[in-house]
Amino acid sequence: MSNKGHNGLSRRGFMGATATGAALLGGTGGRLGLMGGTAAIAAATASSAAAQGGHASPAPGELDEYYGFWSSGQTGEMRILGIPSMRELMRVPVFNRCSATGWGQTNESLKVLTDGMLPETKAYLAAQGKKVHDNGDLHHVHMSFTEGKYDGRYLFMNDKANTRVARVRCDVMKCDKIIDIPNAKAIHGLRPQKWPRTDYVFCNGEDEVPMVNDGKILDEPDKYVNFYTAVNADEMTVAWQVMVSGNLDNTDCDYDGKYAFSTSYNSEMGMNLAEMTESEVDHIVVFNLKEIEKGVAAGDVQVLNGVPVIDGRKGQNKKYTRYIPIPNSPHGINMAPDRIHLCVAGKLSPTVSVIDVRKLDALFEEDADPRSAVVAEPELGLGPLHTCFDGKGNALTTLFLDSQVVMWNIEKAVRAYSGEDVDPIITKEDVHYQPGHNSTSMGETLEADGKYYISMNKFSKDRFINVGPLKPENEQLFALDGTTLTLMHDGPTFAEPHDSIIVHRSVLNPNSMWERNDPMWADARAQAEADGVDLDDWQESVIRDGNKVRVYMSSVAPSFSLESFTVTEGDEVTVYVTNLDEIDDLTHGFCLNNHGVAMEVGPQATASVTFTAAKPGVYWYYCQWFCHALHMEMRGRMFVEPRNG
Ligand code: RUQ
Ligand code: CUA
Repeated sequence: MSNKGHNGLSRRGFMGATATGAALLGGTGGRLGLMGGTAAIAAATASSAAAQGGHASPAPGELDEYYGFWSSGQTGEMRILGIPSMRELMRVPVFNRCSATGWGQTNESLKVLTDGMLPETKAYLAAQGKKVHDNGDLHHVHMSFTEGKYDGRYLFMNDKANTRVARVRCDVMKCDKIIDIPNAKAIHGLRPQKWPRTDYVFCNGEDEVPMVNDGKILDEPDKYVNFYTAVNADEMTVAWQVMVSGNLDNTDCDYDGKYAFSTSYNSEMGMNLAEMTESEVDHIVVFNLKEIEKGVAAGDVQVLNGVPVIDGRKGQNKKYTRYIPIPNSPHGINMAPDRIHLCVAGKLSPTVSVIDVRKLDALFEEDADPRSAVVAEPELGLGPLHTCFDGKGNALTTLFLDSQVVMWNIEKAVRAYSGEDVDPIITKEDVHYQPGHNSTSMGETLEADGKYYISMNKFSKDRFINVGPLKPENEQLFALDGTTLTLMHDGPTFAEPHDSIIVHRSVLNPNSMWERNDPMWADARAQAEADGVDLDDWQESVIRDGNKVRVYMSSVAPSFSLESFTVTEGDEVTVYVTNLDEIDDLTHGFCLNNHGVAMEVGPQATASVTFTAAKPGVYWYYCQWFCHALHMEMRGRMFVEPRNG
C-alpha cells in the first residue's frame, strides 16, 4: 500500500504538520498547517486556499461558516460540526441513551421517546421491564425546507433499527418528537418535502414483510410487501402509506412538490443474497403525490393500523406509482439543485442513471415507455453510492469500490447519452477509503454554493494509529472550485459518519437560553401547579403523596436551593430542578450517587427525573456539569429513612 495521500502529500508529512500545531497559528491561513509539511506544498496550498477564499481550520475563537449536521449511524445520535474546521460541536441524543444529558431517563425525554410509540412497542418493552429502546440506527438527517431552501425550523431523521422517525427543534437543538412508523419495517431513506414547504417527510421501509404481520404468514415471500410512508411534518403523524414492490432503499423528491422517488433493490423480492441480486435490473419507484392525495381523500385505500394505505405495487393502479427500470441494485437517489435532474447511483452497476423530472408527467400516461425519463447513464467507476451537487451543473458521486469521488458534468452526460462525443467526467480524486455518503455545502437546496465537499469513508485502514480490532471511520473535507477538489481535513470519527448536510450558518441561530415555559417540560409545570408550587416565583418544596415524593428545587451557581431532603426507602421520588441562572453556557446537572440518576439542566430550563429511593442511608447529589469555581461544592444530601423505622 502506498503511503501517498492526496496531491502527492505523504501521510508522514500530513501527520507531522498536524503535530506541529502550525494550524493553530492561522497567520498563513490555518489550512496550511493541516495540509503540508513542506514549504512547497504549503505555498501551493495557501495560494489555492486564497483563490477559493477559504481556509480549513479557523483559529480558536474564529467561527465556522457552516453547520454540519451529521447522522451517527448505529450510535443513534445527531452530531453538529463546524465547517470548515470539522470541529465536533455538539452531540444531540435522539435514539440513544445519553449519560451526560439524561436523555432516555429524564421524564421530559421519556415523554418524547414514548408519546409516539405504537401500543405494540409499549407492550413489548413493558414485558421486559423497559420503557424505551436504548438503541437506534440513525442514517439520514435533513432539514425542513421552504420553497426549496433550508428554513432552519427542524431536522428530521430516521431510525432503521426500530422503524422510527424523529424531529429535532433547531431553536434549542433538542429532539421533540419521535414516532414509530406502523406497517413498515426498518425506515431507511428519509427526505423532507422541498416544495412548497416540508408538509411531508418521506420515509422508506426497507424490509418487506407480510401486509398484516401477525405471524399467520411467515415464510411466504410472495406475500410480502413494502411500505412508503409520508409523515405529516408539523404534526409528526403518519399521513399515508403506499404499498410497493421491492425493498426501498433511499428516497428524494423534486423541487416542484409533484413527485417523490425511491431506489429499490431486490425487485426479485429474494430472501438471500443470491436471490436478491439475481436479475440485472431493479427499479426506482416514482410516487405521484397529487394522485396519492386524491386517492386517500377518495378512500381508495385499505386502513392498516390506522393508516390509509394506497396500493402502489407493480402492476396495480398505475396512477399512483411508476417503476423505472434501473441497472441492478441502485442505492443513492439525489435531486440536483437545477430542479431538473435526478441522479440514481448504480451501486452494483458502474453507472449513475439521470432522470429528467420534467418527463415524469408523460411517464404517467398510458403505455408510456418506463425508461422514457432517463436522459443519461454515464459510466463513472465502481460502486457509485451517493451523489451531491455543486450548484454549477456538476455532480459528485462516491465510488465505494474504487475509493474515489468522481466529479462529472450533468449536461455533458446528457449530451453523451444522446450520442455526442463528450466526456462528462471532470476529475477523480482518491479518498481514504470506501466512501458511502457525501455532501456539499447547501448542496441539497436551491442555494447549493459549491464551496465544500465531505467524503464520509466507511474504512480508515492504516490511516491512524492502531486502536484495536474496531477501527475508527474516516471523513474528509475538500474545497471545491468547479474543476478540482482540494483536501482540507482528514480525521477519524466514531461509529459512524453515515450522512451529513452542510448548512450555512445564516440559516439558523439557536437560542442560548431556554424559554421558562418551553413545552418540553409542560408536564412538570402542570404537576407543580397541582402541587401549589410556582416555578416562576420560586419556592422549593417537598410534596408527599402516598409513597410518591415530589421534590422541587432550583439551582443558581454554585448551589441547589435544597441542601437536603428526606424520603423513605422504596419511595418513588421525582426531583424537579429549575435552573434559574440567566447566563449563557451556565448548565447545571443533577446527579444522585448510586441511583443511576443524572441529568442536564440548561439555563432557564426545568428537568425532572423519577427513581426509587434505595436502602436507608445518606446519599449525596451533586451538579455534574462544571459550572463554577465552587462546582464541587454544589451538592446536597438525600436522607433515606427506613420504611418501618
Ligand atoms: S444509505 S446504508 Cu445512507 Cu448509503 Cu443507509
Ligand atoms: Cu452547577 Cu456544576
